[in-house]
Amino acid sequence: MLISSRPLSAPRTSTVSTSASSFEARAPKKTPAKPTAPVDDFTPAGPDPRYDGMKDQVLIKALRDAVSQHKDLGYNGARKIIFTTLDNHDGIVTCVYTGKELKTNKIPSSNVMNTEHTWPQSKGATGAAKSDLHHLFPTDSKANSIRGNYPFGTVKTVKWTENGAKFGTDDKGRMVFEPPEAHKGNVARALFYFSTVYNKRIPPEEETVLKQWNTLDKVDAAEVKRNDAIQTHQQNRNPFVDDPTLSERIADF
Ligand SMILES: [Ca+2]
Repeated sequence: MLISSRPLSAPRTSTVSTSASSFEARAPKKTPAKPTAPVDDFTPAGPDPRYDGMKDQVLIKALRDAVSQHKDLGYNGARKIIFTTLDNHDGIVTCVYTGKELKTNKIPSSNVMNTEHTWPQSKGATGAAKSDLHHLFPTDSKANSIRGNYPFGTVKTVKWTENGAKFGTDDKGRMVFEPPEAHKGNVARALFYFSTVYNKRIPPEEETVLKQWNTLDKVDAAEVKRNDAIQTHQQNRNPFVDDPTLSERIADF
């Protein structure tokens, strides 16, 4: 699916700073993204002037007011979008944790691949939140089951690993799940969105790790394109993808 223009709910200005620290994969306009990424040129939205000078709870409330209203797709509707268009590239859906690929044109058997709630249902992803595409991703069923509702963290003692995803205990002995490098920032920004929109707290030890991941795995063209596509389906954006520096102005989610 090609999204040719960015909708305007996250307005950009032509004077936005292009400081190199904001985005890593700042693709030059005329450089085609070849050959592996199923994406094309992109221009990150960058800082939104509506939030200039805001921080902490003031910023959280402004963001919530701006983006929480969205269309509830229903869980079947959300899953159908994930597996047939949003995360289906040329007939292939890829697990964000293990990299396993599935050829499909419909919602697959839950024994094979299912829908990861990055913010677990058992911790509050219910109602509209259960179907909010901004934190839903396709995952291999086994990896999905292993993650369960464990917090994210840095695994020191590995109990399970596949293709960079790890499950085990962190340096404090807590059971945590660690996604592969390329998905770490996506997880962080999904959870910042979820916490903001649904008014949920992120445990401090998890938040520390997520903020590191937000910096380590910067927004790339694929993540921007996914944000654009989600807007076409549910009419809201993840502002932490549009401007990943927003989370640096929130001391405590
Ligand atoms: Ca990423």
